[in-house]
Amino acid sequence: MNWLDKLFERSARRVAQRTSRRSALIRIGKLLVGSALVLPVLPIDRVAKFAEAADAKAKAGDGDPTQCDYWRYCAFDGYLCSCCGGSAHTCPPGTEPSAVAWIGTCRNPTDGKSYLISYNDCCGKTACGRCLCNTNEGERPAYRMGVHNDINWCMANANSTMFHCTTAVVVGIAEERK
Ligand code: ABN
Repeated sequence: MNWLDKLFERSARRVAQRTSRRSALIRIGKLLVGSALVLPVLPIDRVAKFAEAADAKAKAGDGDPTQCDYWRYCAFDGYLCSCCGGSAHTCPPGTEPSAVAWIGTCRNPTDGKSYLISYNDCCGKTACGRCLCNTNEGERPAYRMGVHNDINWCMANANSTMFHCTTAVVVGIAEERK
């Protein structure tokens, strides 16, 4: 046996004498529990999965958010983010919601109530090009800018020219005019 083998044997024996099997098992157990706590918070991209789940839920309930006739899209102008890796209310990975938006009012056929919908563009990537939707309910020509929606809402963002797609976020219930 050469000196290296002897050295390893001695140190292995020392470790074995100092630590019992039980303490070794406890240490392994702690390591496993620790990694189970740490691994779920590692930066894994869960946005797309969450968006898919939200869309599947909506499909089962009040319509299909990947179709232009979905109730929230009544005043829409752009590409549906639900066809571009996002959802009706979330931007696809790598894009961010516009700081300003067009607000529409759409009726939810499930409960008969009208809701305020914020149409935020998602900015930071070139145009998605899928599921173009132009419903434009309540829109007026460009000479009335406050009620015109054919606008790149990314204009207030750092990446102002990069319009990718548009979301439709419910922001409140519309009150009836008395
Ligand atoms: N709001 C969608 C959009 C983006 C760029 C140009 C026109 C409309």
